Amino acid sequence: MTISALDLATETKNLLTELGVGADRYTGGSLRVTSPVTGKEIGAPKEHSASEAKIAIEAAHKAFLEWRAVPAPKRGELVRLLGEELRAAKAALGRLVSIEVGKITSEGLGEVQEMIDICDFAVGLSRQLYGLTIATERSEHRMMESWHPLGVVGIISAFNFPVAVWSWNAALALVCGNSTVWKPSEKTPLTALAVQALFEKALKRFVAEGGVAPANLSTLLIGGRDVGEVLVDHPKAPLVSATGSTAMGRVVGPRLSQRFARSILELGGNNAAIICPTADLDLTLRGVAFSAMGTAGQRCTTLRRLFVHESVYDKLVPRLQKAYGSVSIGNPLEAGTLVGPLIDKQAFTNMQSALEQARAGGGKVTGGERVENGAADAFYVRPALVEMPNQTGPVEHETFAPILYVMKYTDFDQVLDLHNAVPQGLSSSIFTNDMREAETFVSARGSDCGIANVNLGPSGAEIGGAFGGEKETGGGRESGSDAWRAYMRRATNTVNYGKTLPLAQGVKFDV
Ligand code: UN1
Repeated sequence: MTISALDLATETKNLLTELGVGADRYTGGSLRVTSPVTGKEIGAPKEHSASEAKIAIEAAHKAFLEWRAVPAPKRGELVRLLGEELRAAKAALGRLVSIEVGKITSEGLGEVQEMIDICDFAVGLSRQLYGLTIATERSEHRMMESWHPLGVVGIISAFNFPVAVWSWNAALALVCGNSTVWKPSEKTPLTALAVQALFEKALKRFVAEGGVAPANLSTLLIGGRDVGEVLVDHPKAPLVSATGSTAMGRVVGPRLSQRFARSILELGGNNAAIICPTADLDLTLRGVAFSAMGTAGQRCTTLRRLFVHESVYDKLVPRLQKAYGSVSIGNPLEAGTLVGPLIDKQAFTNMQSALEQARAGGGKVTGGERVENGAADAFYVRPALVEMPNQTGPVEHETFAPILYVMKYTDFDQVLDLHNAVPQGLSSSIFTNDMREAETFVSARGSDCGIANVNLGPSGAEIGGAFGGEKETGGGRESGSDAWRAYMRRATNTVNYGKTLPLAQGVKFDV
């Protein structure tokens, strides 16, 4: 079927109904939601006002006061049920992600799988919120650490992972004893409505099984910047986790620290791969192709800079050009498509202007043009491969589109310097079979990013690891490892079980 003949409004309605969202939630409102697949409207939910947002945060705070008293493994049970709902809804929710964001089918489903995975992780964690016991210098004393729930956790998420990012934060926040308030991207409120409905279903089952859960434990706020600002400025939100551009983080970060709130910032990436002389080029080709063209270049972990050693440049780059020329671009809902549309016209304009700048800087551009398919308001592009003489101009910025800048290198230490010379620090990778190069790359003097991989691309992280990056990426960590600690407050407790009162550091104070 041609793209312009697709009726995604009807399919969206059917999916939302299947996922438990009433029509009043996504029709008749002021927020016009279009599918990037067709460029046509698929829903119009109502928006919350700033004053409604304030009331919602107060209510979420009340929920927190109750939820923090529920034992953590019981809180885990709620997240387990959420995982079950997500498993049952995987096909429908994955499809809705594909329609609302334009992801290919396997990536839409993969996003939901990521939600299921973090639920499983959080359930296990709900019995492992460990603190240390610490040797004390005072006799008959015990010193320990306790981890306590923190409060309302604000979640601001971006369009490109419209539901997974909520789950990375919410699954942890909930087992840690917090309530959550979520403001999704204005571009993707429909998948958010679906997730909220699934959460409510899980909550109902939890209560039916005898679980104690307050109202307003998880709140969804649909709206624009004003609603996000309420969350950022509200004194009863001690933590806000925000995913988006560096420009957004520059506003949000200082406003949170101004009121001494915590932030988890997941901002821009400008991720690179270094292709060394000993790299397995077949594997490299696949790794680069997925990381650079997958999700139409709209992941924060997308591969954007490629440094290729001069000895393999002429072997690899022509093969890459071939892959760029032949990759299937089109309807992401159709089997076989690898590259779906850009999110909107603005993304297309940004891509074209980056390519213009690259040309002006001496870049040789292959691809990058619009792929016409009759859908006037949808923006499909051929991914662009740009051979650059050096790392300047647009190469230093994140353009949220499939542009891969390719540069030749000679010296390993020099390429490491170049690798780290951009302001962003999210993800990175090296393709090599030389143990010294691989180990150097992941060592203290290697990649300066939060994620550094060997023989795989920079995108496609699993939830088990802590996710996030350094420098202008914002420094936040979400998801696996000990990222949970950011969602709790630590108390150091010292207990005297003796009959004397020895003071620390030998201080005498006899009254
Ligand atoms: C993002 O693009 O916002 O590593 C995050 C990945 C995904 C997460 C991307 N698991 O590509």
